[in-house]
Order: sequence, then C-alpha cells, then structure tokens
Amino acid sequence: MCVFNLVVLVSFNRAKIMRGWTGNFLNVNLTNRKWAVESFDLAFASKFLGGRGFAAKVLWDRLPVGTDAFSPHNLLIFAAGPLTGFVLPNSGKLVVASKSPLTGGYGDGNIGTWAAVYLRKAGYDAVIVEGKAVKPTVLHVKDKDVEFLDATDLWGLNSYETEARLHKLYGRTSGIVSIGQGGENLVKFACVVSQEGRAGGRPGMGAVMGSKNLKAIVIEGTGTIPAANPSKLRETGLAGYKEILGKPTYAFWKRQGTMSTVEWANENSVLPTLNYREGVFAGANKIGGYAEEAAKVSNRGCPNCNMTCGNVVKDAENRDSELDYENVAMLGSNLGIDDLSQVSVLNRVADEFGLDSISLGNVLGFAIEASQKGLVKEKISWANLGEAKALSEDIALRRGLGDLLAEGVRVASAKLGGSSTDWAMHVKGLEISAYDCHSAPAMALAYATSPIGAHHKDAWVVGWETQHDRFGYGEEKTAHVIEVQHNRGIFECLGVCRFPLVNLGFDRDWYTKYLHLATGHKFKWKTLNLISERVFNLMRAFWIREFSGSWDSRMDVPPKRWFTESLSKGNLKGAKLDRAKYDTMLQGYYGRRGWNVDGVPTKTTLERLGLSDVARQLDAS
Ligand code: PTT
Ligand code: SF4
Repeated sequence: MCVFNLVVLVSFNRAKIMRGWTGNFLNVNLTNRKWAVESFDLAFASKFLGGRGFAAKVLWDRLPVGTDAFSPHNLLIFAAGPLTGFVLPNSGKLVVASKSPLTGGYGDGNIGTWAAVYLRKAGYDAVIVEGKAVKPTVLHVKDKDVEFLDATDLWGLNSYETEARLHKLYGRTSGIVSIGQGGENLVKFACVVSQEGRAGGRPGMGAVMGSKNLKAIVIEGTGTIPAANPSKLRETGLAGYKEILGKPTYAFWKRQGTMSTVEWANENSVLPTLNYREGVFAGANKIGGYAEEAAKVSNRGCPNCNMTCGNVVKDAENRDSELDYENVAMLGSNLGIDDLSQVSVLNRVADEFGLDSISLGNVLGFAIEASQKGLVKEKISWANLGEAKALSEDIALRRGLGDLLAEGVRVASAKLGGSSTDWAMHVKGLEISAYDCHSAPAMALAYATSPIGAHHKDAWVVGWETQHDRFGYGEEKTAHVIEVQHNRGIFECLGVCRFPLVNLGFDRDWYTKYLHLATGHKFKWKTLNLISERVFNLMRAFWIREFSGSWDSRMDVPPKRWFTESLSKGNLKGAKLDRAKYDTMLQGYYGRRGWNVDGVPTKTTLERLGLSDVARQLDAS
C-alpha cells in the first residue's frame, strides 16, 4: 500500500472552548482527495446533540434532493455523540448514516467499534465522506493528519481479512471500519463491519461505502476528549461500571446476552419462522440461549463495555462466530435450521462478506419460499445450510439468482411477481427484523413507523405488548410506541449503547449526570426527549422530501402476510392482524405525533420542534 496524497489542514478548531463535543467535523472528499475541518457551535450541538442528530441534520442540509444513493454526491457520515469515548459505560458506539440505496430514504445504523473512541480522541465528532475515489482507497485519519491510501490489494478481501491486514500496519490501537465483498459489489443491504463481529448500517451503508471505492477507514487518536469536569466524569463513569456489575440480571446477561430472546420469542409466538409464516419453531431450544451457553468459548464486545454481550461459539466449520438474537432467529428459525453450529456458519459468513444478517436471513427465506412456489427455477430448501451458504456467497458476489436477491426483497418480489409481494417481508424496502407480528399490533406499528424502514431498534415494544392488551389496537399502544421511539432515539444521539438501561435497568439519571460533567450543561431527560422528537421528525421530513409526490400513509403499513395468513401453529394459532383496526391505530399515531393523515408533520409540529426551515422546505416541495 502506498500513500498517494496528503492534503494540508485547512483549520483545526480543537482548542475552541467547547466541552463534551470536540466541536469539529472532518469533511473528506474522495474525488479530489481534499479534506477540511469544519467547526460547529454550541447552539447546533444543543439542538441536535450528536450521532444520529448530527447525521440527519447534515443530510437534510447538504444532500441535494433526489441524489442517487450511489452517486458520488451522496454523503456517508460516521458520527459520534457527546458521551462517546469517555470512560463510562458502553461508550464505544458510532452512528453510520447515509441516504439508503435499499430504501431511498434516511438510513443509519449503530456500530460498536474502537473507531468511535479514536475518532473523538483525534479531535472530531464526525467524519463526513463525499465523492468517489478513482481506485480502491483506505482513509487513514491520525489526529490532525489525513491520508488516502491505495487499497487495490485489499479489494476482494472479506472484512475480517481486511481488518487483520490493516491492524498489522497500524497496530492494535487503531480503530477500523471496513466493508467486505458485499459492500464492494453494491449489495443493497451491505453493512459496515468492525472487530470481527460488530456490524452496523442495515440499510446498505456498506454499499454506499463500496460505491465510493472506500474499502476501510483507519482512525488513530492520541488526544484527550475535552470534558467540563474530567476527574468527576471519570469517577462517575467508574461508579456506573460498578453499579452495572451489581445489577441482579448481570450474571445471566453475561451468560446469554441477547440470546435468551430466542426461547422467549418462541414462547410468545413471535419467533420468525419459515419466512414469517409462523411465530413458533420446533427447534427453538436447539438454537437458543442455553444452547449458546453450552457451546460458548468466549465473550467479546464493544469498547468501554463491561457487559460484553458478544457470545462467541465455534461454528460447524470450527471458526469463531459471535452470536446475537436477531442473527440467530433470522438465519435459524426463519430458514428452518435448528442446529446452532450451522446457524453460526451463516452468521459468521454474513460478517465476513459484510451483509446485514437480518436482511440476509429475510432474503434467503424469501428465496426459499419463491423456490418452493416455483417462482424461481433454482431448487432451494428449508433447513439446508449448504444451499443457504452458497446463496449467501452468490448474493455477496452478485452471481445468478444472488444478483436479484442483492437488491432486497422489495425489488426481488416486484420482479418475480406472482403473490410474492404479499410475503416480501419489508417496510419501505428495509427487511423486517426478527419479531413476527401476526399477534403483535404495536410491534407492527413500530416497524411500520421506524425512521429507517422495518427495524426494531427504535421501538422494541413487543416485550411490553405481550403483557398489555396483546391483541388490542388502542391508544395506550400508540402512546407507548412513540414514548419508546423517543427514549431509544436519545441513545442514537448520545453515542452510547442502550443495553445498560434497557436490559439491566441502569437508571437514566446516569446519562444526564454524564452529559452535565462532559459538556458543562444541564440537560433534563425531558429536554433529551424533545431533541429526540426533533430528530425523529427531521428524519421523517427527509423521507417525505425524497418521496415527494408519492408519499402517503401506505408507506407505513406492514406486509400483507400478517393481515391475510393467520398463524397455523402454537398457542396463538389463528392470530393475524386486522387491517381496518391497524389503519385506525396508524391515524391515531399520526394524530398524537402532530402529523396529518398522510403522516406528514404539520407546520405547527415542525415549528414547535424548532424546525421552521424544514416546514418551509416541505411546504415548497
Ligand atoms: C443492528 C442490527 C442488530 S440489532 C443485529 S443483532 W441486536 C444484527 N447484527 C448484525 C451482525 O452482528 N452482523 C451482521 N453482518 N449484520 C447484523 N445485522 C443486525 O444489525 C449490536 C448491539 C445490538 S445486537 C443491539 S440490538 C443494540 N443496538 C443498539 C443500537 O441500535 N443503538 C444503540 N445506541 N445501542 C445499541 N446497542 C446494541 O448493540 P444496526 P453492534 Mg449494530 C455482528 O447495526 O444497523 O444498528 O443494526 O452494532 O456493535 O454489532 O452491536 O439483537
Ligand atoms: Fe456492545 Fe453489547 Fe456492550 Fe452494548 S452491551 S456496548 S452491544 S458489547
């Protein structure tokens, strides 16, 4: 690898008096290999906080409407929050965002990586990448220096191989995010990978990276992240770790992490099975939390975390594979595979190729059903590791049927026709995550109104729903979905993992304390909620602006299968969603949010949230 450019620093505002935030964005243009540091002020920081808030604002302000996601003009943003990188619980998270090639709307993901920590130590809150390199490139950021390195020899390698090579060059104290062959070949659901088992950017952020010929970003940072009260922040950070260690569910969490959800989902008829045809799977226990515990060889995790929920097992090919519930459900029960070591192979392959495991499992399930129904000539069966693995490779390399599936189920079903659009399991083009909703109306609403397409991260309400009026469509449900969307959105802006709060009951006051000690400013939880609502509406506005003319409430409806084909197995046999009741619930959701009947935020709502400029633009579009 050789350095082919080093460009001069334009301005570096590290010294500017701002605490908690570094106050700097690094703007990088891959076309002309120029870069510049841009500063932002406290007013901007307080209004959008960080992470997703910064990314959504930058995309709204800078991306010309209608830009093709694979155009060099699209922006790929890696954004940290004001808590990222400090010594406090689970602070190694980075948002990766862009206009999505899979959905055509706002897309982002949240990845645990040392790149998050070093980005902040290097003096930046975000890297904003635009343009397209003439040849495969690695972007190397080391404090004030930026290099563009020829990565021709890395192109074609998987994400594990890429990271290993780069670690040899830059040592273990560098943070690396990279893409595998999926991103290189513009698979629409390719993600960004780090640390052999951390992945983010479900709606094709890895493909955007590939479209820019950007194979990896290496970040080294040796500075100190500015804090208003560094010693007290550290002390309170360490107290937070101690508190986490003492939580009653800590030991069980360390043993099973998210994997215990497999058995829970099966017991509650929400475990996606055979392309979401059913919510129960006979082999659930063989791929669940206890099976994982028995097979576990180690725990891994994100930086600055003492909950390390990455459960590593040896897969059927004797390779390490780091398991999470979503991956196992989508690549296990959803494909009819009941052997954890086999599921683990597909899980590891997804990370190596840099394919989002949720979409991969969803797309494979769709392909098997299409094969069984004679819509494709290829013979692919349920419960067949060899066929699923071969098809995953075809998708990553865009060969044969894999080339069509690489477009995601929305496009594949439109091309295959028949009844396949009814069982193409997506919302707005993003494949649904691992909760079947035949018997979960609020969770269906959460998927349908998620700001990136059908993802559970913004409102995992299904656990609550099993305890509250399970089959109801009442106001309590719309209110709860909105509350969770706002609460979870805060974590996307703070730049920390939400699991301490969500899974161990770590009190939210810790975060307001940390924010105060980091920034010197007091934020009440209510204020953070308002910021989260602002960002949620901004993302919504981005979608509406992009789909201007064709946007209406049908964008917020889950797939037909859940309304028309009732569950045929399990305790909830016969359950399905009711379309008329769903539509009423959706209108109730809009009303509560201050959106009109098409789901567009009203001028009054946008003005209340300090988004008057957005209201003006939406009005004009
Ligand atoms: C996230 C989505 C999830 S959500 C999972 S498992 W999960 C899948 N993980 C994938 C993977 O692994 N490899 C792969 N090739 N594709 C994958 N796709 C799926 O991506 C992840 C954890 C998890 S595990 C969750 S819920 C929490 N998510 C958080 C979040 O969104 N925000 C936040 N502030 N904290 C969070 N903490 C938890 O982080 P996306 P990670 Mg992920 C291997 O990326 O796009 O957000 O989709 O980041 O470092 O792997 O940690 O049962
Ligand atoms: Fe990462 Fe899990 Fe720790 Fe969250 S709990 S920071 S996802 S290892």
